[in-house]
Amino acid sequence: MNKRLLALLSLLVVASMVLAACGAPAAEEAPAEEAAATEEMAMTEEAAAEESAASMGTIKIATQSPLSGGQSLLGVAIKQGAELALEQLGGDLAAMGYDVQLAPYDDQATPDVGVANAKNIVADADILCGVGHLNSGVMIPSSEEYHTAGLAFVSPANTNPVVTTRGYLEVNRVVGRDDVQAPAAEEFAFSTLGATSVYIIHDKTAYGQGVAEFFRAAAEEDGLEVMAFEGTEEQANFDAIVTPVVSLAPDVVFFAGIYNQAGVFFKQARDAGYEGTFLGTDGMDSSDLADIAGDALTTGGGMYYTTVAGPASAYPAAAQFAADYEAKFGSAPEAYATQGYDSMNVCLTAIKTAAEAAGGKPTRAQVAEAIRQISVDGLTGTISFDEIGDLPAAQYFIIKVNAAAAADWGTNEIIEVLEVASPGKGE
Ligand code: ABU
Repeated sequence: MNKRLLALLSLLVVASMVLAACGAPAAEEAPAEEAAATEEMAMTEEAAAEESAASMGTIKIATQSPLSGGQSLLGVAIKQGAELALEQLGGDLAAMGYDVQLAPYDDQATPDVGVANAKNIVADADILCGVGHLNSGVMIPSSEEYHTAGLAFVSPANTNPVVTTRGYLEVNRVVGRDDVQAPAAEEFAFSTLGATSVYIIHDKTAYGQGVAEFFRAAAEEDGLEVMAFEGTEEQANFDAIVTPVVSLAPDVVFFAGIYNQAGVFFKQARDAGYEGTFLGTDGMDSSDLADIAGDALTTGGGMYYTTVAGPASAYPAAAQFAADYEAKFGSAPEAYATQGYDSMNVCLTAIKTAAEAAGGKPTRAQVAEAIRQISVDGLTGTISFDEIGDLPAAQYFIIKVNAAAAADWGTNEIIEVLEVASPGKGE
């Protein structure tokens, strides 16, 4: 083979190698490039969709309730009810281009913590509405901050009249009041149970003391003997109260407070030999009460409580909610979860109405005004507010406790439901 032929053959081999190296993969890379381009386009579209979803800005709705500590079962229920509502009902605002977010705060059932959180909440300009609190003693001081900042809150649980009787535009509630609830409890003790004597205990909070005073006033009017009226912050050893309760043997012990404290007392009083009836108001409505007090609730004269928040099963419109709640959170809704959902519904509906009227992100004042104009079909009924933020009429339930264990809390029985007009500002 001469040199020229060798060079030509070498050239052909190199050329075929180059073709082999470039040609075949090039034929395979074409779809990969197309795929990359398609993927890039999809990512761009997704980013554009995300950008468009948030193009009108961020709107936050706060919750404040005890998420830790002895009352957290109810506080978490409020937050979870609100969270589920945001997930299920927040679509309209998202479609309008808003990025709607939940901003949960833990008030630890403590006024100082609630107020400190309230200062942070009002400082966040994206927060346009709030759901909370559990405790009236936390709501009353915290709502001074909301009022000053013009930020509307909707309470799913607070029953002390002062929550609304200050007449603040920003304060609303979807439940009834203690100046109806406590007299209803007294009427039940006096007329239905036939009690002639009562021993009244309260927890020294705005809620507990208020309830106890309304109950005592009604008892005195009926001639029901009030054997004692005392406040206590004791959480563990109730000997100082159990001893006189056992020796006086009142027909009824009325405990105005929250389940985590009352349950310990009920157990100690029953163990010490008290045979009468325990009675309380909505602060008793927690499956944890049965865990703490056990069969102290179902022995002797048993236990009853009134509540402004019926179980989800009491509201025909809440059946799907109860199923969805259990599927999402793994447990049945505790008291105030349904009302947490309704409170969030009020916030979302008012924000949407105000946004439509304003043609953009509304102000807090516009949201607060919209809440007072609202009429919304909630899980618990049609929700609207009077001039001080109360429901024009609210439901009050009287419940007999059949449960001696938390798992049985759903077996408690509604024995009476009252619908009573709001007492208003009372001036
Ligand atoms: N109403 C039940 C929770 C207690 C409160 O209002 O303080």
